Amino acid sequence: MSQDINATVIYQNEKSQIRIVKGSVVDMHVDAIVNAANSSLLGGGGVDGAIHRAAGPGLLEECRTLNGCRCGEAKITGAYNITNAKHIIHTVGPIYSGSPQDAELLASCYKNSLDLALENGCSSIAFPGISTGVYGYPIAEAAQVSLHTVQDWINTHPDVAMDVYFCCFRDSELDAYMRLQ
Ligand code: AR6
Repeated sequence: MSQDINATVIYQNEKSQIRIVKGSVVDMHVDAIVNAANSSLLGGGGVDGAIHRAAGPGLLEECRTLNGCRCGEAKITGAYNITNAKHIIHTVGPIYSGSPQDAELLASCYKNSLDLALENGCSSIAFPGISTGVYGYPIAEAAQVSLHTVQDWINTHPDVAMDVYFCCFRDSELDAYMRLQ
């Protein structure tokens, strides 16, 4: 995939890789891009707004049929006018509160998104920094939770080949992931 030229592998096992890449999930050539949504699933600002704008009205129409999504859970839709992806996985991160539950909920977002990707035959998935924008999760902490969760997931699915991308929209996100290496 073209994006791999600018990506850095930060972890791999025999079948799967985790890469970091600078840019927007919307532009990723992958089976599934992940949306950092809110529990209504009816759009919003940040990456959610960008995804809905790029996907077009068909996405909102499908989202209306899903009855929302609870924090930590994930739901899947088509990608509509985003032709570089097949699916959009919508997950709802926690609004950062500084409690230990934040990390559990954030980890659930990553785990449930990967489970859903696998159930739907995906072998590549691109994540934004869930909760790290409007929802206020400190980037360094969120990067650590996301990396550990995805590492655990690929290591507990040793027969699965999954290319995982962490898309760093802002320089501060890229710095945080680079520091984890
Ligand atoms: N394109 C790509 N990535 C972006 C963009 C964009 N235009 N804007 C932000 N990001 P955020 P959250 C990245 O705030 O913190 C929405 O209104 C950003 O750099 O979009 O989970 C929802 O409807 C970061 O990596 O999501 C919810 O109400 C990531 O997207 C709420 O915000 C997440 O930042 C969710 O807040």
